[in-house]
Amino acid sequence: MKPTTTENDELIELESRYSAHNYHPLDIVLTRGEGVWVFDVDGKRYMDCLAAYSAVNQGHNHPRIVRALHEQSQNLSLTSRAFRNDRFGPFCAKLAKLSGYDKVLMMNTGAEAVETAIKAARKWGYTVKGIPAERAEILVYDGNFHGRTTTIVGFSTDDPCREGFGPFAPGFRVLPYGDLEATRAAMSPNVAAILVEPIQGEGGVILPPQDFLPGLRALCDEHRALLICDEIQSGLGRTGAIFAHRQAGIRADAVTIGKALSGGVYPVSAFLADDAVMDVFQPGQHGSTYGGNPIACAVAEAALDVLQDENLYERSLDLGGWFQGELRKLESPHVKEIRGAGLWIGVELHDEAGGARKFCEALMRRGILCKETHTHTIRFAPPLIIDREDLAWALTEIAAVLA
Ligand code: IF1
Repeated sequence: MKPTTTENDELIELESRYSAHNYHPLDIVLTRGEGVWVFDVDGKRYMDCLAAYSAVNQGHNHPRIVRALHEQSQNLSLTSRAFRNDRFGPFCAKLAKLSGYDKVLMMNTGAEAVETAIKAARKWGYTVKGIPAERAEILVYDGNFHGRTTTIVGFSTDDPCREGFGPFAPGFRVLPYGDLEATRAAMSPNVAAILVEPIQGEGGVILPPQDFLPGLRALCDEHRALLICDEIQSGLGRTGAIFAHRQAGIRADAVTIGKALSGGVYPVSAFLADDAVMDVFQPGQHGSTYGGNPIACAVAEAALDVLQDENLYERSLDLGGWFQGELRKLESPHVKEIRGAGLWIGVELHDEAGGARKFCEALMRRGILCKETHTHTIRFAPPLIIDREDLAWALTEIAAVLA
């Protein structure tokens, strides 16, 4: 029996009463997901154009991924890394070969993968590059989002993310995103790494100048620093490739991935690197209870297979290009700029439009869920399984709201 609207309100009341108020979600209560669609407790259907910030690239409850979860959970769910299991080695081999890196280090959340990258960069800096103890620096960029641990928010430039959570870890230097000259000037023998999102998601789908990523690659080669790309949101098909930075024609020394690595079914993340970096970790120096557990490996194996077998990389590129083109044809008076790569699009509105939240609420009333960011930008990131017919329907609703 589906809850009635009053029960919907009761569910919101329970959340308000017993959960921390660390989010301000739209006032809908979802109860089921299937492909690009989610359903609220009143049975209303919405197209999910956020895809849980690109964790659900394969669509909600993809049957192959859910089946992998179910089957593995009937056998062995968690051994800890004190013992070995039959899913871990084969999955690590699969991910290493698919990504083109020598080794993987399995974690759970994106933030844990980024913390792993920070530890690896510092340890490599001291033990391989020869940076004096405790002096390693990591260059990061304004508008970044790499997670919510106190180390990571310490170099956030978004006040709500960091205010009141200090004191923060030293050793990070924030530079203007896209600014190669500022990066060149900041390079020094103590710089162990550059940590960068190839496209900034939370920043509002911000694409850097075309020469930025290749320029960072050259600077890291020149100064013997690691180029680490955070592909937790931009990776695994969202921009039309396995990694967004590869579309700039470069190869990072290390990569963090998460979100779509499990298709939204289970928290799985990873840090990817070649032996020269990964071998700085020796037994007992890093890990996690659930990191690389049998269910995580089974789910992630299926999630990667779905991306490949359903050609989701190509779909994102083709349909994303078409979708961006159609959005640009709308010539809406509210739209200041349309940015994007693949099926990852930011529609920035003029300040006079009064903020993106009300447009997201209007889209919600028309059955489309998306999320505003930084006040004036609407993000569209539907699951990559979406078909042109459903995108065309969404365009008619978006056109009406942006008219
Ligand atoms: C929330 C947005 C926020 C990420 C990149 C690491 C992480 C994320 C590039 C950490 C996570 C999520 C977190 C989620 C909302 C969403 C997000 F950027 F995607 F829009 F917050 F800014 N690197 N991004 O995008 O991964 O630890 O969350 O698994 O916190 O509400 P996580």
